[in-house]
Amino acid sequence: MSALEDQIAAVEEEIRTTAYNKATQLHIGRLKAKLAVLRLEREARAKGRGGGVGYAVRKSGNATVGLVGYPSVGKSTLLNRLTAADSETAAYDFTTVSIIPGMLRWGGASIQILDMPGLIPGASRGKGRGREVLSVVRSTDLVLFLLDPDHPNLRALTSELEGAGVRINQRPPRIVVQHSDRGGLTVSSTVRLTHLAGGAAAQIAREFGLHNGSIVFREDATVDQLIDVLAGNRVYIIAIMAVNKSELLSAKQRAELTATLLPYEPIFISARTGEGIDTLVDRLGNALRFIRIYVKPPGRPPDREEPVILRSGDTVAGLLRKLPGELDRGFKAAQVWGRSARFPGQTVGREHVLSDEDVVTVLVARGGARAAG
Ligand SMILES: Nc1nc2c(ncn2[C@@H]2O[C@H](COP(=O)(O)OP(=O)(O)OP(=O)(O)O)[C@@H](O)[C@H]2O)c(=O)[nH]1
Ligand SMILES: [Mg+2]
Repeated sequence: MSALEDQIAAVEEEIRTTAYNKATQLHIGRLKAKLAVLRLEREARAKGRGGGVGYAVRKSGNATVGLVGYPSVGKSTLLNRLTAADSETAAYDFTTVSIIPGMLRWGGASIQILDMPGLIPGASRGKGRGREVLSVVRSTDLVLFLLDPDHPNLRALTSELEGAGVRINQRPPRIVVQHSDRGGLTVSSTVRLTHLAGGAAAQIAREFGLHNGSIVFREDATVDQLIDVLAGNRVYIIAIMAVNKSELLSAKQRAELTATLLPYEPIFISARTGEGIDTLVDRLGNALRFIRIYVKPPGRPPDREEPVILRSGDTVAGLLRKLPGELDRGFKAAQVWGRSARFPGQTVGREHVLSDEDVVTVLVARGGARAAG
């Protein structure tokens, strides 16, 4: 083991063996910060070495879903069931050795599903090409955890994702950090801090080498949330979970599994028989929160046949990326009718957040109003 790995192991051990209470709280916070910094260093070194060659994955469709699970849980069988893809399946581990995409239609949306090699404990440290797989996971919009009822250890799986900077079913902390050259560090907050009061935030920031600048809390954040913001390489992804091979399970076994997998609500499926697949597809489609935008050329009715599919939170800028390039280049303003408009036909800019079933006219500079049609 390298000196860096030794240091990481030592800090991990100390965190594990230190009892958590009021007196040790700050100490543990600083240890966690130290660990995050060491892991960033490990990441940087792995990149410097060139590591393994990453998988080249071309994203397509309106959203991308990653199939994440241990080897042999049935990820490839599920991909083949959901899409027209033909991914090799077999009764031994590591059948899949690259990323296999497939496309699933849901309503008017197309969802890209990525089958990938199974993850094993130690993946985030590079085991079983884990680092490369996790970097693909980081680029997805939704993770579908697939479990085998015989080894439903979700915790070991999620901790590999966490180790790779993936935050599951969380939103980014409302903390703003700014660096400057001098002037010391100021910490302020718009709410009362219960986890990071009395200089704790500044001490943790120092572990990251932040001595000058400001930290503004807009929520009562935890130590872990502050560390996430300071580390800066986190991605926030939604996840849902399915238990495969469930044609083998009794009602009692299902109830027991459901209890152990809280707070997830597992969907019981069988990639082999097709049981539960419709429920899974609907859960996926709903979780991705698609919105439909009807584009209306000026002076003409909106195109209600073929909405542009975006996702909740997307803006006019996101819509422009899906329309012919001249509309983006010539963009002057947009007019909006629907739930996101304060009044019918409101004029808005690129940053305006759209809602499901909005009607939008794009106004371009050259030669007056024009739009996609
Ligand atoms: N009983 C049962 N067996 C299944 C089901 N789905 C997949 N299997 C079997 O489980 C084994 C592994 O399936 P794969 O689809 O290759 O699993 P994988 O998760 O892609 O495995 P790796 O690519 O090695 O990570 C195969 O023998 C499948 O036939 C299911 O719903 N029920
Ligand atoms: Mg496979």
